[in-house]
Amino acid sequence: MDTTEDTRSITIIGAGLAGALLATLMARAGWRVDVFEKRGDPRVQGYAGGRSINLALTERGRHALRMADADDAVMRQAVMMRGRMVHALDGRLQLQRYGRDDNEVIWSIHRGDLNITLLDLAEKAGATLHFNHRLDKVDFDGRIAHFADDRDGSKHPTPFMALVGADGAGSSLRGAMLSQEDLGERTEFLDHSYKELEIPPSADGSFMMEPNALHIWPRGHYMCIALPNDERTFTVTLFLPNQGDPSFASVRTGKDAKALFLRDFPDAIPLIPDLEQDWETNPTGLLATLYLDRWHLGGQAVLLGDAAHAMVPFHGQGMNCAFEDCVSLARHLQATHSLADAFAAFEAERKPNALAIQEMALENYVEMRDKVDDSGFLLQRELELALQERHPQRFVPHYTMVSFMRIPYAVAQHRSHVQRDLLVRHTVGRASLDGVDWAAVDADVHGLLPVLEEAVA
Ligand code: FAD
Ligand code: E1W
Repeated sequence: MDTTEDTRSITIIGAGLAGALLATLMARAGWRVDVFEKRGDPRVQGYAGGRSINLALTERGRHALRMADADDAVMRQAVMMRGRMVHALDGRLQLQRYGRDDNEVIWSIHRGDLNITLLDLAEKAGATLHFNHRLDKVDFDGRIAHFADDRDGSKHPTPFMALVGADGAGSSLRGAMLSQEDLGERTEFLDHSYKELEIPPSADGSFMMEPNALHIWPRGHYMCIALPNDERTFTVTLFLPNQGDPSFASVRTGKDAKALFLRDFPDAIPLIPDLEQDWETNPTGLLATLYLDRWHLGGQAVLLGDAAHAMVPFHGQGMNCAFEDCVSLARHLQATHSLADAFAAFEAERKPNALAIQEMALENYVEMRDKVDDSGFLLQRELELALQERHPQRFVPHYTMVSFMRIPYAVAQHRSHVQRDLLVRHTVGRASLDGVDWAAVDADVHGLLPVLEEAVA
């Protein structure tokens, strides 16, 4: 169906991160926007997000927030992270900077605060938010979405022009679309899960560890990370296999968890006073990658963010990617009056890039848990930094392309693979960069890596 000037309206399912940002972008562009969220208003009853407490925000996400004039409000609550602080088993610390200086840093933000900031902006922009409205089923022929209020079981049938599924990894809209058409859905569970724990502020109210870093305890097949919160706490996440030893199968009680930490993360023990309690009360989170061949049903419904392409969290890009999706969809909706064409163009632009970051996120788990404290990795990193200095527009480190630039993820992935191969070839069998044949390396760089215009010298 075509949209004419006075019928430009959109119904968004989910007032989470992507739903709230898309609502703001579309309302500002003059669309009628209704957002339906199954939970209550977090501004009234406190934030009840079951998922991780804080998130890393990087340039892609910040750029999307700027498009909605939301960046300043969000950044007021952000904590800078300059690099990863690697915690060795013996307690030694090493800060590995993410970028060249403080212009190349990432930010830790509180999910609940971010969501509230975006909801306020969406409302200010003119979007109508409907809380306690869970999408239950969709009558696509009659164009009626059926919502339910889980507090009293009441039903709310609502006509729609087009539905956007921003309802997360367990998307109900996706379920409804699947009953109409085969979307080629495939979910691949990772055989690892996660548990969140908390580091409170110290007795004098300060941070218990270096605040301006993402802390990582790499331990081979598993790892812990911790991100700072602006209220001077850290949220710790332990990623562990589901089976084997240690695993969520072998570490069951709070006591078991304490024993694991004493053995493998001893420096974290004094920082997590409620470890046993946290372990037993906090749910264990599952991790999966969701692949779909199709993201839209003609001009009637489209999916974005986790609903379209949930990924494992190891690159810290799920939200950043979802925010890029919002800007892309908003742009395509503005550019054409056919919803079906806009949805198709959005899918064509974003699907290859979502797949690329899904794959890079899976690869980054092995790198984070097993490589960041390995001598071969550190030598490759040294060469990577040297090559960035020698060829700033050709050799851009993998992390920089993903987190500090906005080039398509698929381009970043391709160049990363070429670079990784080059780094391995020129460091294999070496203990240091002494004796590296720089002329040969430089020739390789020129031959394999065309200039990347967006890269800053
Ligand atoms: P969500 O944020 O899940 O929002 C979905 C919304 O839809 C929710 O409000 C939900 O209540 C609502 N909803 C669901 N079903 C219905 C229904 N039937 N009817 C109405 N409403 C409904 N990303 C990063 O960029 N950086 C990170 O550091 C990072 N760390 C992570 C760490 C962990 C452990 C995990 C699990 C994920 C992490 N992510 C990170 C990924 C990030 O959380 C997601 O990619 C992001 O939340 C996706 O946003 P979304 O809006 O698509 O979905
Ligand atoms: C980031 C949950 C999460 C979030 C993240 C990151 C990681 C490891 C994890 C990736 C990273 C910020 N990363 N960190 N250091 N190198 N790569 O950059 O968000 Cl587990």
